[in-house]
Amino acid sequence: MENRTYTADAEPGETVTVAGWVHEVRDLGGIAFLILRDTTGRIQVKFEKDEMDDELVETGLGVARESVVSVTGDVEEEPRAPTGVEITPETVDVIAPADTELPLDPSGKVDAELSTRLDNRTLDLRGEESKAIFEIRGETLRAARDAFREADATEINTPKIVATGTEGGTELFPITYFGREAFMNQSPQLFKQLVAGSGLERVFEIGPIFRAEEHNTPRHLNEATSIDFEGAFCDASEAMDVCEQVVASVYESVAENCESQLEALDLAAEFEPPERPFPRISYEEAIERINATGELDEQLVWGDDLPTEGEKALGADVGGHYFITDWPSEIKPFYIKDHDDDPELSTGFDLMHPRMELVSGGQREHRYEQLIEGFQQQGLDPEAFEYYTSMFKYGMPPHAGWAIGGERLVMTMLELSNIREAVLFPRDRQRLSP
Ligand code: AMO
Repeated sequence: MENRTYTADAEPGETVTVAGWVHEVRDLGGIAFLILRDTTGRIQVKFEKDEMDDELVETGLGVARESVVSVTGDVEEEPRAPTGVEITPETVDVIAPADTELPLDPSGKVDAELSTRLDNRTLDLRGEESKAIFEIRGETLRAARDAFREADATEINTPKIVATGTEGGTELFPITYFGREAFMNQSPQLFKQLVAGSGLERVFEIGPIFRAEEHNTPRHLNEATSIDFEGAFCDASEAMDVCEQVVASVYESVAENCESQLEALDLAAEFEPPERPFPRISYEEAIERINATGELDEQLVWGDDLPTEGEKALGADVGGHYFITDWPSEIKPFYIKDHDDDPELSTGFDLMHPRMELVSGGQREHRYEQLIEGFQQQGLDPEAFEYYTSMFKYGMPPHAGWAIGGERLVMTMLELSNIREAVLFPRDRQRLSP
């Protein structure tokens, strides 16, 4: 729109045209106000009924909330106005009128159910809090990209339609691909390894992953955003260093660049980047510490996966982000390398936030024979993965990597109670549109 001024940039003494949504109309009798909202904030438009053209007053005050209007007029200082300035209008144009009945109130004065908000996301995102979440999500991805570049990693994109799964067969979404069975990819795992083994060496990808899991919980999605890293000549410890750096950079960038958004979410006072270094606790120590909390009905034994209550108990005990390292080989996928001196123990690690798991990773099995054995042990047919395994015959360096769940990162950072708050249009068991 030509000659449009953002409400935040309207200075006293100027004649401006502002455009946005009608946030509120307040009629006090002889005087009335229209509060106009755009992406930068709000501005007060003043109507003095006796001194103004009737038609102008009628248009300005008759317009329904959330209609899109443009207002041209003089900006003046007004200490009583919410932003210290107000506009005296010369013209008001209704660009797109809104229905008088709205499915939800973007001003947030009337609470709406999450499902109503998700069904009407456009309206919901006009509210300060929802908008702030997605501005911070954008900053999170930008900061992660910068941190990866600092770590000499190249951004890649890998296919989302694939012939085989990697993270367990039951969680795949099947599709039909020109008459053949195919799947939506659960993880860029095998592709990122294939590229790390090329001359690119260090790569990252930010993209969708698809999991047909049955879970319908506040922290599971059926389509999530995975932030993946893979580095050649890296071991698990170096991969954890990169992971810690990426997570810490995200927090630092959000603290630095998203002050007003944190304020909108009521987090400005307490928001702090996590304490570093993140402790690295072995799986063995983790189960001992969980057992010692007495929070679980049954004591954990070596080989058990950590139940949610166990993760929470340990999270409360540690109090910040921490890694769990050296998991039992049998509960980690085939591509994770075992320790050379103890095949029962893997190089797999998880990064935990006190509330939940954020990251899985590890050093990868790069030796051809051992890789094929791993497939067989996990009940997978190595021949179906020939496109992957064959590359391990042509000089595959040792390598390691990890994946952060993007929504879980935003959810834990912003203390959101439901992961769906951090996704524009979530996919879960019930939700396929919008
Ligand atoms: P994993 O399956 O643990 O590991 O996934 C990595 C991270 O992605 C997030 N995540 C999810 N978030 C929301 N809903 C889901 N259904 C969901 N599933 C996973 C979690 C999790 O920690 N290939 C390995 C990573 C690697 O080794 O590089 C993998 O996919 O935050």
